[in-house]
This record gives sequence, C-alpha cells and structure tokens, in this order.
Amino acid sequence: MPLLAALLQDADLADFVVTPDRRIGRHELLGWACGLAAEIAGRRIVAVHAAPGLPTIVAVTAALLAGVPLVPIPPDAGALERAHILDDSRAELVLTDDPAPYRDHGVPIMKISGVRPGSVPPDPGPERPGLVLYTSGTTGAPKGVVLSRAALAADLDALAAAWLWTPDDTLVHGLPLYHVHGLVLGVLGPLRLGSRLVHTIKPTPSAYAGTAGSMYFGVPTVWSRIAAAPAEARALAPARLLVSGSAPLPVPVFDAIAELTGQSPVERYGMTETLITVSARADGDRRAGQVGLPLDGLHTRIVDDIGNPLPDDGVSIGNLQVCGPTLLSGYLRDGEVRPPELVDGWYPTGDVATIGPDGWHRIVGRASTDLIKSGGYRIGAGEVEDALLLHPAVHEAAVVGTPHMDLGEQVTAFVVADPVTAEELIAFVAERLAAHKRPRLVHLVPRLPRNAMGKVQKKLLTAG
Ligand code: MCA
Ligand code: AMP
Repeated sequence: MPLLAALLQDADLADFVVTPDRRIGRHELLGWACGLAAEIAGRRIVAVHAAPGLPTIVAVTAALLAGVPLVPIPPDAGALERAHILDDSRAELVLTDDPAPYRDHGVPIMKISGVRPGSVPPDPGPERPGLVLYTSGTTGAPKGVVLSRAALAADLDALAAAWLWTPDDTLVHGLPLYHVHGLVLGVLGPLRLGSRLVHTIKPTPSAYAGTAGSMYFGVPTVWSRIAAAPAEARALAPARLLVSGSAPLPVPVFDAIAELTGQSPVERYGMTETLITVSARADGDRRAGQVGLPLDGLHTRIVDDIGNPLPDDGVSIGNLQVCGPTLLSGYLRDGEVRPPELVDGWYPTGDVATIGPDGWHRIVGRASTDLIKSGGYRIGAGEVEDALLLHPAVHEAAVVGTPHMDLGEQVTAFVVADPVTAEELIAFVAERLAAHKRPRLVHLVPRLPRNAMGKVQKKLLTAG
C-alpha cells in the first residue's frame, strides 16, 4: 500500500485539509502536490520551511509522492540552527513561499504556491528515507533522524489500530509541522488513513473549542491550558478521542480534562527516533500517569544499568528499550545515513520506566538531565550552553530543566560571566536558536559546582 494511500483514492473529498484561510479537497491537494513533486523529482534531499499552514502540508506531500527525502526546518529557527540543518543535511533546495530567512544561505529556493497541477508519479517503495527530522541530543547541535517510509507507514497503521482511526474521523490540531507529533501523526496520518484534517495554526483552547472534530491532538501544555478554560474544554465533549503526548501529562490535568469533557484523555509515548511505540487504546483503559501498552508490532523491555532485563512487576524501575518496525534507519551525517547504536536490536530510549504485569507502562523520567522537555519540545542542554558560550561576556554555562507549571520544564541557565544582563543573554540565544530554546531563567553565578574531574554537577545547581 502506498505511504499516502488515502490521498491517492479515486473519490474526491471536499474539505480534506482545512486551515483558517483555506479549505482544499482531496483531488486539488493531490494535483498541487503532484505538480510540485514533478519539479523536485530526482533531487537527493530537499528542505521545507515548515511554517504552519497549507503550503507546508503540500510540500511534505509532494516530497513523499516524489520519493525525495524531506527535511522540515522550524520556521522560527535562529540563524545558527537554520544554517546547521541546511549544511548538515546537504539539502539541495528549500521549498518555501517565504524566501527571506534563506537569502544568506546560498541554497536554491523553490516556491510552493503557484505550481501547475501534475499527475501521480510512480510509488517510490517503502525502504527509501521519507523524512529527516532534526532533534536535540544531550550535547552539540541537533542530529538528523532518518525515518524510512516503511517506518512511517508501520507507525500510522499501528496507531490506526489502537485508536480505531478511520476515514470517518476529523482530526483537529495546531501543532508544529516539523516534529513527529504534528507532522507524522498530525499530517501523514490523515493522508494515509483518510480522515479529514483541520489545522488550527496555533493549538489554543479557543481554536480547538471552535473547531468540530472527532480527534484532538495536544501536548500536555495544550491540555493544561484547555483544562484551565472550562468553557472551551466542555466544547470538546462530543469528540471521540482526546490524545496527549510528547511529554508527561500531569495527573491533575488528566483529571480536569476527564471531569470537564466527560472523557479521559488517551496518553501515548514515543520519540523522534522510534516514532510512537506505546499508547492507551481507544476501546481500553485510560489511566492517569500511565502511557499504555506497546502498539501492534512493537516490543518493549526495561533493563538495569548493566543491561540485565528487569521484571514487568510494576515496581522495578529500569531503562526502557524498544524494538520494532518503526525505529529510525539512522542519523544523517556528512550526507550518509549512519545506523543507530542498538543493543541486540533494541533501541535504548534514555527514558526510565516501569512495566506492570498487565503490560501498562509508566514513564518515570529521563536517565540524563541534559535533555529538557518544555512545552513538548525536546531541548538539548548542550546546544543552549554552546550558544551562550558564543557571547563574549560568558565564561561558563550550565543549562538544566526546572519545573514549570505550564510548560512542564523551563530552560534554566546558570552562567559565569563578565557584567551582562539576563535579558541580553536570552536575546542572544533567541537570535541563534528557535524561540523555545531560549532560557526563561538565567542565574548569574560566581562559579559552577564541579566534581574532582572538573565536570559540572548539574544536580547541585537545582538542589535546594
Ligand atoms: C518564550 N517566550 C519568551 C521566552 N520563551 N519570552 C521571554 N523569554 C523567554 N525565554 C515567549 C514566546 O515567544 C511567546 O511569545 C510567549 O513567550 C509564550 O510562549 P510559550 O509559553 O512558549 O507559549 P506558546 O508560544 O503559546 O507555545 C506553547 C505551545 C508550544 C503551543 C504548547 O510549546 C508548542 O507548540 N509545543 C508543541 C511541541 C511539539 O509539537 N512537540 C512534539 C515533539 P509570543 O506569544 O509573542 O510569540 S515530537 C515528540 O515529542 C514525540 C515523538 C511525541 O511523543 O510526540
Ligand atoms: P522527541 O524526540 O521530541 O520526540 O521527545 C521524545 C521524548 O519525549 C521521550 O524520550 C520522552 O522523554 C518524552 N515523551 C514523549 N511522550 C511522553 C509521554 N506520554 N510521557 C512522558 N514522556 C514522554
């Protein structure tokens, strides 16, 4: 079955994809995307300026139809981040209706809008790379995670089975179009499975409440904001499924959504590198603080620090590993796909979890303090530290996540510097990296706590 099977169906469907300024039917979307696919056919890899809206959806569709791997670029990426993604991926051109951010990069630009409709190209087959998603590691600049078309298809099919997701659904969300959540689930899902998509551009409570749908996707910050707006929350009561993921959903938010909408949210867990692997099922239990059962075709286990498997007893806490058809093909480096480091075929997620005797998973936390989740975005401490160290006044920097009511965690920097203000440093990072990577708190300190080896002891920074 082709990756975008539902898009290729003979029957037209009005309002297949809807954004606040545009409604487009299935045939019109397909024609437009096929026209663009013909323009980019044969390219090795292309990028898209992933601004929320229909042009990005068309560009992604075109690249997947043409079999050309696609790299989405966050629309608010700072100059440093944008240059890194373009250089590292070796993207041959950028698809965008907004050329301004790319003028200095020397990479050719192709407009998305205004192309003539084309006809459907031959199917590229499952094993080719589909998407390259840049995501933060604990150190250094973000890495390009290569996801095959087969992995994308396997994940969407497993989610369709878990959530009983059918062409009768209307999916509503306003999540960013450059991550697994908003792009793979939120755009490729409807294009493969046939549901209608309404993208609200921003995931605000009022936008969700004002848009009728059967499924709503949000990160916990979105659900927490909806829970704090009772009238908007109640408007979601007729929906079939309210899905939360990308970060832990706080139990009080789960409870408030259940109370206000009459239904408990479905929580699911995943990573850019593995896609979504564990979820509550539409026709099963929904439990606060737990993320559910492995999806069809996926396997999970927890191991101790030397790799010995631990029992599924609900109390043993171990490092979560997953295996199955949704894992990344590798990381892109120097134009090559380097295979990931698996442990006997298992991908070590870096998350710490328990698994109950009934198979239910609880994510306890992350093994490393150097990956921060803020508003559902994954932020590498090292990337923010490197950006801070570029400032001439900064001598040392240590970045951690600290608790934040709305965002889960907030980026917090401890900086040893010559006289400089916190605002200046925040603005300095904002020019170079995406907005959500800016520190929200900057503590100017005389020194950083280090151990005998000279390593910064981050746990001491936030203790007490
Ligand atoms: C932000 N602001 C700041 C600072 N940071 N101002 C001063 N100093 C700072 N350090 C500004 C912002 O620019 C914004 O201004 C305003 O404060 C509010 O920002 P924020 O609180 O961040 O709210 P928001 O802009 O409304 O964003 C919240 C959000 C967003 C909509 C929940 O975080 C979001 O879209 N998250 C989704 C992330 C996601 O899709 N993750 C999926 C990863 P102004 O209003 O003027 O602009 S995929 C994944 O995790 C896996 C596979 C999975 O399981 O899904
Ligand atoms: P990303 O690569 O941005 O996709 O982030 C993946 C990480 O998000 C995972 O390794 C987890 O730490 C976290 N995550 C995703 N979904 C959940 C969830 N439902 N509960 C807790 N953490 C989650």
